[in-house]
Amino acid sequence: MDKPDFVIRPEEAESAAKQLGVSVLELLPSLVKPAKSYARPPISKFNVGAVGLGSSGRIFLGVNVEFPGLPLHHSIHAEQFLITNLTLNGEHQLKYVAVSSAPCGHCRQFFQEIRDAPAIRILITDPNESPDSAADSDGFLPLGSILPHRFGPDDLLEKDIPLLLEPHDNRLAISDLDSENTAESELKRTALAAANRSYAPYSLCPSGVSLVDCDGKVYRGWYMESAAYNPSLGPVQAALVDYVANGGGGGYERIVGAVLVEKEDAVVRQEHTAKLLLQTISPKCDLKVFHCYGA
Ligand SMILES: *[C@@H]1O[C@H](CO)[C@@H](O)[C@H](O)[C@H]1NC(C)=O
Ligand SMILES: *[C@H]1O[C@H](CO)[C@@H](O)[C@H](O)[C@H]1NC(C)=O
Ligand SMILES: [Zn+2]
Repeated sequence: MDKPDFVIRPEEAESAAKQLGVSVLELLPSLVKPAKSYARPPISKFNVGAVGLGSSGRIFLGVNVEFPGLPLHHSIHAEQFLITNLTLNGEHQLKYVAVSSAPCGHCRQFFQEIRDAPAIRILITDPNESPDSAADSDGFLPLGSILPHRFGPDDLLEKDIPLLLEPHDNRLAISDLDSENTAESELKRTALAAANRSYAPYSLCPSGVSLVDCDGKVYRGWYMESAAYNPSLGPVQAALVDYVANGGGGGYERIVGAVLVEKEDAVVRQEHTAKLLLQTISPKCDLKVFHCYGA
């Protein structure tokens, strides 16, 4: 498998569009098919590709990822992969998404954590999809038209709480964070920094994970919650998005070490699930857990 490019810079997007004689917006659906080929769905064998345009002009790709040996709710949907990629890259707004099949209810719900979610425009490229009267001339539909009467952050949070794509500082610290430069302390610092950016406004239990592969390359991801709880994405899944997107072309057994950072007194704890997930996909992976506290 060649190493896929999961982020396309604005200049690259513009020059590719120009070469094809189309607008950047028209380019999105043409990227859905190549994106699909990077999916990892060994259970369903149903590849999904999602392509998003952020307010910075960068284009992001997402694919679905499934894990044999684990219950289905551990899966990562293509839209969640895409949103994780946006957060890991500090993209503050998602404007347009082209996706190979109609977004499932779970993903329509997960999108609600983005500010002004009903205005995000969605294009379903599946040729069997019948045209929708809410679509504009480019074929994009407002998300609000496919998820009316939404339940979301507005129902549970104060208006000024930063939402999923907005910057977060959870003010986390670890008491014995040594200044040593061992591989483990680097993993610990990376997981703490990830937890510090975690989006957990409902449980107030942020967490972050770092992974290291057999070449010593480090990946990270953080826990992201949903107002509807179940669509929340765990920190190991988020770190696996980084792994799949950033060169983890090989299997998960190349992941040899992991660190999870979460609060000791957390009501929502990731430790047991993280252990189960990592042990299943990479039996030799050594997971260490450290507790942090909020400043
Ligand atoms: C937490 O985030 C803030 C804001 O980005 C940053 O200044 C701080 O250094 C971070 N702390 C840790 C432990 O990563
Ligand atoms: C999306 O962005 C990064 C850039 O850091 C890119 O290299 C990668 O392909 C994608 N994935 C993640 C999760 O960062
Ligand atoms: Zn979905």
